[in-house]
Amino acid sequence: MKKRFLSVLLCSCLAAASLAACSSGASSSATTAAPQTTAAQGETTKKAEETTGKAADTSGEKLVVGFAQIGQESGWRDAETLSIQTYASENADKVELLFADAQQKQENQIKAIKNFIEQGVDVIGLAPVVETGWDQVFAEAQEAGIPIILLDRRADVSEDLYATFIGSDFIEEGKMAAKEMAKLIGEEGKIVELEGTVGASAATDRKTGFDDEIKASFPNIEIIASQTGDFTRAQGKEVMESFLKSNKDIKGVYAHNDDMALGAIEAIKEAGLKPGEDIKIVSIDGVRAIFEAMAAGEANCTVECNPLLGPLLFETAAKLKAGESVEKWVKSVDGVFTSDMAAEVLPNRKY
Ligand code: GYE
Repeated sequence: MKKRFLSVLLCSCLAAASLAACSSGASSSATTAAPQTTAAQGETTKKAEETTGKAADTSGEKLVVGFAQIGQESGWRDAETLSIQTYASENADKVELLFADAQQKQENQIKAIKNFIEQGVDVIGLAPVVETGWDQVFAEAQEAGIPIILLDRRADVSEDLYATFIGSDFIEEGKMAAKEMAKLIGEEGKIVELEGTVGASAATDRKTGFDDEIKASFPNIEIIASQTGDFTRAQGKEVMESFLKSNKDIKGVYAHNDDMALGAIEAIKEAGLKPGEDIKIVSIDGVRAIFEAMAAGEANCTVECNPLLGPLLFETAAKLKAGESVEKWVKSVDGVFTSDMAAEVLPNRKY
C-alpha cells in the first residue's frame, strides 16, 4: 500500500532539500497573476474533469500528482506553472498537486522525484531541465510503479521508462522560424542565434531544425554566431551585446525563446539600432511581452508554443491512474504569428 502524507510534510522535505517552492493544489506560490482560461483550454478542462471524476470514482481517492518544475526562467514557464497550479486549485476536490521548483538544477529535480516516490504519489510529472542523466531515477519510479509524464521537454531515456511526452515538435518550430527569418531578410545576410539552456531538448532541437532548414534552403544566409542565453532575458541581452560588439552587419536574430529575444531587443536599442527594422527578430513561445514588442514594431515574428498544459497533465495522469493507455507523444499544435497580426491578437492573449 502506498504511503500518503500531507503535502505539507512533503513541502518541508523539499525545503530541506533546498528547493525553492512547493505548494498543495489549493495554493500557488510561483506567481500571483489571475487564472486565465481559453475556450480551448476550457474544453480540455471539462474533459479532464470527466476523466478525473471517473478515476476518482474507481479508487475513491484523490489523484495525487507530483510535479518537478524546472524553475522560473521565462514568461512561458511562469504561464505553464500557473496553468498547472490553477487546474489543481480549481479541482481540489479531485486532485492534489505536490509542486517543486528546482531552480534550474537537475539535482533538485532528481531530489524532488525521489521525494515523490517516497510519498507514494500516483503520477510524477517532470519538465526535464536537460535531456540526459535520468535513467536511474526513472528506473526507481518504475520500480515503485509510478508512471512518469514528461511535460514540455524530452528526456533521453529508453521509451519504457516514461509513460508519455506532452509537448511540441521543437525541430518543426525551428524550421518554421528559419522560413520566417528568410522572408524577413530577403533570403540573404548574416544572422545570429541565441540558444536555450545547454543540453535541453527544446534548445538542441530548435537549433537543429533552424540550422538545417537554413543550410538546406537558404544558401545565402549565414549564421555567424550562436551562443546560449539560457532561456533568460538577462543572458539574452548580455550575449547580444557581445555579438553586436564583434559584428557590424547583423541582419537578424533568431532566439530559442521570447525572453532572450526581449533581452536582445534591449541590447540592440542600447547600441543605437532599431530592433525589428535594422535587425529582424524571430523567436519562439508567443508570450504577451513579445506580442507587445511586435505591436510596437520592435520584433517581427514568434512561433507559438502553448504553455497552458495544466489540464492535459492532469487528464493524462488520471488516465494513467485508471490503467488506460496513453499515446507516447501528445503533440502540441504550434503556429506562427507575425508583427502585422500583433495588434489584433494582443487583447486576447492568455499568457
Ligand atoms: O520555450 C522556454 C522555456 O521547454 C518549451 O522552456 C519549453 C521552453 C520554452 O523556458 O521559454
